[in-house]
Amino acid sequence: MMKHPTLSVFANSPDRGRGLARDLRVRWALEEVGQAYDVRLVTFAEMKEPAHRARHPFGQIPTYEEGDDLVLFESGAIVLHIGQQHAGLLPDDANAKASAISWMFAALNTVEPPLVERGMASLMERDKPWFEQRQPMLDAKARKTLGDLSARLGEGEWLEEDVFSAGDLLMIGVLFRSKASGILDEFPNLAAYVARGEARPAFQRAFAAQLAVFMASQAAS
Ligand code: GTB
Repeated sequence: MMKHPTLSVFANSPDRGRGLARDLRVRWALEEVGQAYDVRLVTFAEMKEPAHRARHPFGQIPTYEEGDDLVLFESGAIVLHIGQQHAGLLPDDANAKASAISWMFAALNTVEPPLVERGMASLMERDKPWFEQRQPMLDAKARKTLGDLSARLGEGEWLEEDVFSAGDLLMIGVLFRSKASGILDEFPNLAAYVARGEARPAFQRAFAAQLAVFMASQAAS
């Protein structure tokens, strides 16, 4: 029997099971295509050891192992690989597939950076003398990007032609991480878009699986 692919994930996620770690998007992609997977639980210390660095040069999660020869890191590359291996995440038509891949890059290169920068500043720099001056600039950058995305999505169900793709999966994965900050509430169509993603059974299975890992870690400690 073929071994399932293996994901490396936090043994004890600092988000306490809120689904903020980037393995969620990979779990979601695997659930969308119906591919079962195993997990390797890694601690922060183990992530920095040579065995894990061989899987991930930057000592992070997620990683993805398939068969004897394939080890991937970077959540976007892993989701792209899953989309290329299985039906359901990338359109068959070559141009439509290229558009979906554009949205994958947009999620990770255009939308995620200003949201993460704003979130990190709010988390790590509140007590710094520059925080009050810098925050309006970070807010403005995040709002500009979300405003552009909101205008493009309009009343559409998904980003391209109302067909869910890996572009939506990564975009919603990125936006979902900013939900608790409240910024999505300023863009009702984006909040509704994220809610549509969260309502997908595959998202719910992925979310439940990462939460189960956290709950088990608490029960064991
Ligand atoms: N570009 C990479 C990708 O997309 O795969 C980024 C991977 C990444 O940021 N991994 C993080 C990690 O391994 C986990 S997801 N961090 C450990 C380290 O660098 O030592 C980011 C994350 C971290 C923490 C929380 N949290 O505490 O709530 C949420 C999300």
